Amino acid sequence: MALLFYSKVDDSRGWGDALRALDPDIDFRVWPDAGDPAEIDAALVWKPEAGLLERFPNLKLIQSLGAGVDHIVGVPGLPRNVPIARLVDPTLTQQMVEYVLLAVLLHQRQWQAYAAQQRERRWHHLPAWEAERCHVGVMGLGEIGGAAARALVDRGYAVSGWTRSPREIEGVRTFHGMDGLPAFLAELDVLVCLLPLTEDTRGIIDKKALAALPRGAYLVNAARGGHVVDEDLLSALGTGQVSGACLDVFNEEPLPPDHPYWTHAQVMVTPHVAGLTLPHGSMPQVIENLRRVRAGQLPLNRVDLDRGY
Ligand code: NDP
Ligand code: OXD
Repeated sequence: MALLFYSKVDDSRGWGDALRALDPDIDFRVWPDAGDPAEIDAALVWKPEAGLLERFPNLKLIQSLGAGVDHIVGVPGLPRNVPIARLVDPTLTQQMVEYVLLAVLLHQRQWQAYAAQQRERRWHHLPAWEAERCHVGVMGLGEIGGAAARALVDRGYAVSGWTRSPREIEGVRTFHGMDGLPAFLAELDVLVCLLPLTEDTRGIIDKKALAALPRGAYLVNAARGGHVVDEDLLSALGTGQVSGACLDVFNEEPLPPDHPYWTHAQVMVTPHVAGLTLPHGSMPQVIENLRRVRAGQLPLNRVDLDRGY
């Protein structure tokens, strides 16, 4: 049986090398050279094209090449009876935590304002803003959001978190459900989105949510572009309701060259790099999941299709 690799973004060589270094006996095939479809029992995928996954009658595992699975769950022709697993990788989580800390620090330490002053050769002290008076709210306290919230607490920020079901993290004020959202948003200086993209969370950062933030709050989105209603964010940036945004993910990727985010003075754009999936860190769990499904067991980090994450 064979493991099929499909991605238009990732380089299959790195994944093939990482696999061979750990288990040279696994038959690794790269789309479109899948060979006999009946021999494919697992697929390692990023943004599979419509109909791809239903071609393999003996598929036992759909393994996401990322932590998110929104690129898989909505795809036409998804076989509903095959388990989907997502990556949970400490090196990816670490990168995501770094991205969030960096974005929050740059905002709290007023880096953009000092950069503007430097361009004007202006020597001027802005009022200090201590971490404990900077209130950061994290939407999603899962593998990544939970780690980010803990790292922010460790650095002395006032931290809140928002989840679907009740959660407790030491030092974090937690809220949950749609009923808890307005109270969560009402106190924040910085809103960080680390939610999965599902039917419930698409467009969650809209006009209403942005209006529920204190005036001048800052947004960090490292989750998915679909969480943000772009026209609502641009309008909130225009009125000063939102003072700025650090965005790693977009409704359309790559971000089109004429998109207003590229040139907006208050927006920092990065090209979906907050956390990069690295083959050497992720391959052990791919191999473990392959071993499991071949032994008739369920894979680790299985997605609940009803929840969408
Ligand atoms: P997890 O599944 O571990 O955590 C998801 C969290 O979101 C949970 O706390 C969950 O609540 C919460 N959540 C889900 N739905 C809702 C909802 N409707 N209302 C409120 N809270 C909700 O995911 P990860 O932390 O591993 O990853 C999060 C996302 O980060 C990924 O889905 C991916 O899109 C994105 N990502 C982006 C990367 C980048 O490079 N920009 C890299 C890696 C990931 P509960 O605790 O109640 O279940
Ligand atoms: C992921 C991503 O979901 O890279 O892992 O966005």
